[in-house]
Amino acid sequence: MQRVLELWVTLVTVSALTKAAFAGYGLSMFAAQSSPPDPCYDENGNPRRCIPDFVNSAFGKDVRVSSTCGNPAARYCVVTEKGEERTRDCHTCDAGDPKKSHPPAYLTDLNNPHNLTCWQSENYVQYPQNVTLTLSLGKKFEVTYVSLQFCSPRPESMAIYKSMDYGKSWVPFQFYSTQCKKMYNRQNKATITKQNEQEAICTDSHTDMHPLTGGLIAFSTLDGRPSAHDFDNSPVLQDWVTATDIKVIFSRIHTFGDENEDDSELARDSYFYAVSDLQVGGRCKCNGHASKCVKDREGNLVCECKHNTAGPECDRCKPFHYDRPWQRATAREANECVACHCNLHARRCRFNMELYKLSGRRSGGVCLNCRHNTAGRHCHYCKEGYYRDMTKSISHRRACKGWMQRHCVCFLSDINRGWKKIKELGVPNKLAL
Ligand SMILES: [Ca+2]
Repeated sequence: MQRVLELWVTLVTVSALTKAAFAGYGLSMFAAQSSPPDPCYDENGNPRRCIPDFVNSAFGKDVRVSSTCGNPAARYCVVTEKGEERTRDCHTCDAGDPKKSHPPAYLTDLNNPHNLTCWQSENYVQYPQNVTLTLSLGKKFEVTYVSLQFCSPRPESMAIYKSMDYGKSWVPFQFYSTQCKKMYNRQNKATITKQNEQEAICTDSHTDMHPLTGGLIAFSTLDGRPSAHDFDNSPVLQDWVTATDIKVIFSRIHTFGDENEDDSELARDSYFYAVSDLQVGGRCKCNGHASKCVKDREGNLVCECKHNTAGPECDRCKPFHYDRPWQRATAREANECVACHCNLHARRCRFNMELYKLSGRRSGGVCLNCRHNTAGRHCHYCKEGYYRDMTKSISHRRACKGWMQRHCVCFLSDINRGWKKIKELGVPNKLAL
């Protein structure tokens, strides 16, 4: 009976695989088994710039919010307009009821236009009080845009901030307000020049109360910045788009001006912030030295560094690869890190800028702790009192095989006749290996 069952399972599996193969699934599955070409190297094995895929780095991440409706359960009212007529349709927000709750998780869940899920704040958290959304990306990203799709009307004033140090300090990315000067002390739609490319601007576009639902705010980090077309060569903009965390501050709610009138409670229950989708579009920042980011052993997101680089953002050279300074990869030049030349006699080295400049910016590595009785910047000669013996007997050479042979490179001079021989010929004791 068991054999029959096994046979049946095999048949079903084979048939499923065959179907999958015809459907194209099988092909990609088999293709994945032979290692795919590494985007960080060309077909000849030469390093070239590589970058991780463009993603919505907010997707599925937790957002910390300062206010969420439903705890305790509360009424809220949705305003709709038909011509001049305005109606309010009231519901209950209840954090304890999955059908009536609007948790922060709805900001970054799968955005299905046919079934929008909205996070919603408490009612009427009005200026000078504000509502904040804080999102940690887990590592440095190069952010191209930040977008919010609203279920409520868009805010009258809001700001987007970024952090580059995991939330310790914040700098403004962009302001939106119908009154830029009053709210944020900034001129409306100031011009960005080469001199102030790292400056946040304020704009009154996308601040209209209409549409009452479904409005979008999309901030493009590079839009209108002069060096954007030459991003590779603009450290200022590379810095500008870099973020570990994003914070959105809703500063002021749009109202119809009825919140202080007779039925102010009904009016105030109509004013809140609600967002169906928060997106942060960008790439994991790896400085052109990795094509993907992966979780390390501690569960932290890190670049899978190539080109002899290391660090969470491939932002330094890996040990023993200090022959030239670390550099970001560009479209034209991979700028890979290069190993020091120590003739297998040292495991450590350091970079020396003076020597690098003297070499015509080619090589600046200095070997440290040369072993096997060697010395010199590249461990390329015998240290004082030692020399390389060419006259050793065959039996001695046989004894010095493999890695041992490297230990046999230099021999103490005063017990060896060969030393004298070299000295007589006038060869200096700093004999190149
Ligand atoms: Ca949603």
